[in-house]
Amino acid sequence: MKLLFLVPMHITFESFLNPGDNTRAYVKDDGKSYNSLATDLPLGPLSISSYLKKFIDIDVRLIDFNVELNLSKEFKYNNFFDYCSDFLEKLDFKPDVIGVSSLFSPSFDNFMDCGRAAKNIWPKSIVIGGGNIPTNDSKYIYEILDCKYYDALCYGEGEKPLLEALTAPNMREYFEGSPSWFTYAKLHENPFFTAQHNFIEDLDEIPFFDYDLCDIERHGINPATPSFEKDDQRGFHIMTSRGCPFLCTFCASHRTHGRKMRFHGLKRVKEDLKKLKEKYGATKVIFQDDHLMSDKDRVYNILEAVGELKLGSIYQNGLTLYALDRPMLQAFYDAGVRHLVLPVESGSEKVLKEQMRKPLKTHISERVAKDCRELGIYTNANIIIGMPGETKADIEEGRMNLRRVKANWFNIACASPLVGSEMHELAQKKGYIPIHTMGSDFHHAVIKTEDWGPEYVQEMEYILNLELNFVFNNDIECGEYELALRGLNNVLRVRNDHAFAYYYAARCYAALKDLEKFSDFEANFIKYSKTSFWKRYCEDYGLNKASLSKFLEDNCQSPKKPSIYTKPDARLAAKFGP
Ligand code: B12
Ligand code: SF4
Repeated sequence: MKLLFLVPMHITFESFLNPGDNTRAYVKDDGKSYNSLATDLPLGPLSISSYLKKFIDIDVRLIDFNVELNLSKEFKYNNFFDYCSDFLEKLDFKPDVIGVSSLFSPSFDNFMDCGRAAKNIWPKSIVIGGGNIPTNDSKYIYEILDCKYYDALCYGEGEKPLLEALTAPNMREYFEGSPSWFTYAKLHENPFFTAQHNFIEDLDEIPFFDYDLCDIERHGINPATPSFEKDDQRGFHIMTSRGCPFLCTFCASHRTHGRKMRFHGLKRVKEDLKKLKEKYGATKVIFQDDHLMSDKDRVYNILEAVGELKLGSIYQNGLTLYALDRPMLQAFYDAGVRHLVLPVESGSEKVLKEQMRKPLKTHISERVAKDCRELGIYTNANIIIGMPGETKADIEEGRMNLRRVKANWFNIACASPLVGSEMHELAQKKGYIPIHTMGSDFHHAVIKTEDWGPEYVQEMEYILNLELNFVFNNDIECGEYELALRGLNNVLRVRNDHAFAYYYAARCYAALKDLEKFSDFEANFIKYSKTSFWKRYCEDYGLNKASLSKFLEDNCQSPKKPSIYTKPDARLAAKFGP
């Protein structure tokens, strides 16, 4: 039996070819600019593969198109389907089953292209899909799109359903009879069909993940990796639990993994960490649990193991803030952790409670950010704006309150109606998004409510970004200029015309008395502040040569806050109303 996993490009073809201003772009040998793709190890297929191999003799391969596309020297195709078909035709592997794995809404069309290409090339093979997208979009795929090339789509986790399918006397008959698979016939003939999860309760039943399916070196070359992580690290992703009991309205995880927590035992987690270090040469592990903090004692134990093995560790998903008390943060620090993502989400308690259903108070976010700063843990705060039901006044309140959260950097995102989330259902029901919107590119606002439209949210996202990361940069306010430069130079690596980054970096260099660098950055600021994009923002916030020179004169003092906030507000009010 031969099984081929395909991971489609995570983002839309359009944004791959035309990276926006706020994306990490790079230039290929063909001279064109492309959007970089996240190449985190696809744990779903790695888990399924190891589970299958425990029971059956099977040859499994994996192609992650995100890796292939990042590494290709040029790109000559007009669409993803042609690229995918060409790639698969050249493959020296004839699969009996092709399983396409898709987690992200923007990958929807690419998911469809992969399935169609696979069916065209291997018409006698079984083509199936799994992951978040097929879990949530099966009705749309079979009923609205009338898709015939996917033989079946898996609902939720795939280990058990796929094993059952591959060991069934007749796979197609099995799909029709199983509650964990959607099929064309089922959805067209049985209007009462409701899918059911088929979870593994004790996660230790899944053996050590089949990391050998991936070439770690190739996966590791990821233009999206933040520059503050060392490039020479060998990172492995790991997920020690599944499920999350919370009800955040913007989240879709529960549709695939359920709300009940399931765990790998501590002994197993420790064995995995040891094996990753000793056999695979891991220097860092990247935890991807949805709710790692659910059991604090367990976390203390895991951190101890990470520390003993001297593994670097990253916690890509925001960790539940209320569980991050000072002793816990100290334990993270002692385990070598120097960076955390804080899921602050909003500066408005009304939005946190009513729109997001997130059990969080702003003072907790403030306390955690402050503790991290004191301990020397760099923090990125995740913020979402533009939730259905969030008003302009809420956004404004959040904008002010967030200035009290002393994180090192803020990642501001426009609320994206993820397929499978409560927010998606609400936005559809209220007519805030077109009825057939199966999600959106995560960088673009799409929701239009009675109060505001996507344009307003997009603009406010940018204003919040400029204010929290530049104008009110916490590191600068705290006199931590080297830390501030880390964030600012990181921005300049992605966007080398960023007038605000040059301006505030110049101030840092002035404070650090590095006059040569000050002059370089000042010159770049002057150059880019004249461009049409930056001119208006620089005017709004009083960023000009004179204010920079004044700062140099006053030298080395903590930067003063600009006193011109009324300007962007006036412009916004003129454009979008109060
Ligand atoms: C790790 C992770 C990432 C990683 C990348 C993961 C990867 N390998 O590609 C990174 C950090 C890059 C990432 C980024 C983002 N992520 Co993310 N991420 C996750 C997370 C936490 C875990 C995924 C995972 O590894 N799960 C563990 C494995 C074991 O489960 P699995 O992959 O789901 O696979 C199982 C099933 O899906 C199924 N299955 C999967 N494939 C297949 C194939 C077949 C054939 C079958 C039968 C079954 C099957 O069986 C598998 C085993 O049980 C999920 C949440 C979650 N819990 O799933 C969010 C999630 C996927 N991310 C999400 C989002 C929104 C984002 C971001 C937009 C966040 C942001 N603001 O930046 C970005 C966008 C990235 C992009 N498009 O470029 C959303 C996506 C929802 C949607 N509808 O689009 C999720 C669901 C979280 C949420 N809040 O709802 N993410
Ligand atoms: S966003 Fe995080 S905490 Fe909220 S429900 Fe989803 S996984 Fe749980």
